[in-house]
Amino acid sequence: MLSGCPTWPEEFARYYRQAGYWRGETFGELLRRGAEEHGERIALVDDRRRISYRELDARADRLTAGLRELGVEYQDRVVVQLPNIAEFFEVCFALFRLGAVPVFALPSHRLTEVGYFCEFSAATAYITTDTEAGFDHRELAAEVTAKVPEPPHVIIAGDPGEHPFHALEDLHAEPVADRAGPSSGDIAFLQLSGGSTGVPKLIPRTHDDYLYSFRASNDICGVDADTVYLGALPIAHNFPMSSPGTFGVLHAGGRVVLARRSSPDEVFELIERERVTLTAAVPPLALVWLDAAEETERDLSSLRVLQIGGAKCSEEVARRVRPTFGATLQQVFGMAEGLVNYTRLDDPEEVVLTTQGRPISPDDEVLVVDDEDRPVATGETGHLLTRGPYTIRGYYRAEEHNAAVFTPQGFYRTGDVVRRTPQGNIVVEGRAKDQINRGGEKVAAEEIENHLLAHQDVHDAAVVSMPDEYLGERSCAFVVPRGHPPRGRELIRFVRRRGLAGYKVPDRVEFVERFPRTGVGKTSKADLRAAIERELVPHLHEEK
Ligand code: OOB
Repeated sequence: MLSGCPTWPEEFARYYRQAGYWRGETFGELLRRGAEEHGERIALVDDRRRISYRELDARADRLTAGLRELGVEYQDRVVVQLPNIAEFFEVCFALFRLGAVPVFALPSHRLTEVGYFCEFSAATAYITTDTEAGFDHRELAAEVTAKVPEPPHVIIAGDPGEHPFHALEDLHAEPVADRAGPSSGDIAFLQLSGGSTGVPKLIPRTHDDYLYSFRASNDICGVDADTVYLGALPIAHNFPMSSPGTFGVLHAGGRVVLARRSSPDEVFELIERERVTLTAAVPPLALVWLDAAEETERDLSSLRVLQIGGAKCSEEVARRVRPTFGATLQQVFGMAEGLVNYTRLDDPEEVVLTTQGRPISPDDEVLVVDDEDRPVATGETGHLLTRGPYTIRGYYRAEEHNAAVFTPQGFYRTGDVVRRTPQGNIVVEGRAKDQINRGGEKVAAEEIENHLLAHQDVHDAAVVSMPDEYLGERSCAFVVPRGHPPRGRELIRFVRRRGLAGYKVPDRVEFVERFPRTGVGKTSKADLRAAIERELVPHLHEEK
């Protein structure tokens, strides 16, 4: 087992195996079986290629050999930052077969994040693309290698240009006869946590636990070999990856279609052309699609299920799905740490419209507790704690944080405030973690506060959410200046220049003389949020 990854106590592991959740299968074997069973069927479609199961399997093998020649070994960490292109899966399966551990960055991450992932995980390689959405990732890779003390090999999917990087395509080599791969209990990859702390946390997922999560999701979501799944969200995120997402569909022998952009034009064209049956969106994206679908000439009738998750879906949006798309809405409330809840496809309409569903597994243990960890009555609101066969027992190399975020019994404190209906469905009511959920993209307040505090004119900073009609929430940075306040724009530029993903840059900066305090003298974020409600929100409405 990769060091620094807390795992399940043996009695739990034994039970999860006995119960048939952990079946001893690895990702490498999953694809091999796919090639045997579905050979010439198309597994992947992106904006340039259509790839069969057999071809994907063979290309993954060739890449495994090439990566090994380059020196990538079992348990080495490899930062993977790729857009929605087929290479993502070739890279994943090649690394999985080697037993090397992808660290999944998002395409929007910049020097601060990618540099941190490379350094913290001591990555052997960094695999990225040439350009995406007008951004040159090779320039970013050059900055990363200049910054990180032990720079990783850089591998570019596409054209490496003038840089001394490897082209992914050139790495393909003659496969060597099967060597022992990883075991199913090994860490398959490190996923990013939405987080609430100064630095992002990495989530270790095993082959056993992850394969269970999407296999069981397939049953709940009706995924089979006839499913055509459209990946429109960034595919390295847990939701489109495993709920049941691209991996679930590949496991079932279905077809994964990748959208490079999530605009209605591109997405609707793909739905029509590929006869897409299932796709997933965060609420703001669903809203854009719903508005556009009312006008479109495209035939969207193949779509059977539209999943919405990542942030709370308002009942208003939920109500529009069936009349607009003729598809069933499925609410998905999940987290990269594990637990995923779904409304079921045959649930009564009321449940689908007003709840975030229930867990995948009969052995997902869910507790709703008060501030002292005492269970509250059904229907009462409390903190959601969970443990189960695919929920981690701790973050990668984060002992101190783990002691705070996991109970001694191994329950993960999700930071979500929920209530459970008498039928056992979960309704997300709020959040106790210091995070902004910006339309599904998570921003850890402390991380941004630290960047602001690095500015010479900032004495103190507190980042909180402010309500937003479109994204649900945006971020507002309250700043106590040191002497004469800088301009808000200047602070925003400052944060951006530090090389941060765009979605983390504060949407608004407000200067104040001092922060409201709680009883014990901490900054009262509740009061800051209330101040926004009182002053900024009416003002924002006036501006329109
Ligand atoms: C998904 O995963 P993460 O890791 O980006 O974020 C998890 C957090 C949850 O703890 C919760 O605060 C929020 O995102 N969240 C929702 C939600 N789905 C996620 N809040 C309200 N309603 C929902 N439906 O976001 C994720 C992972 C797998 C599947 C779906 C979403």
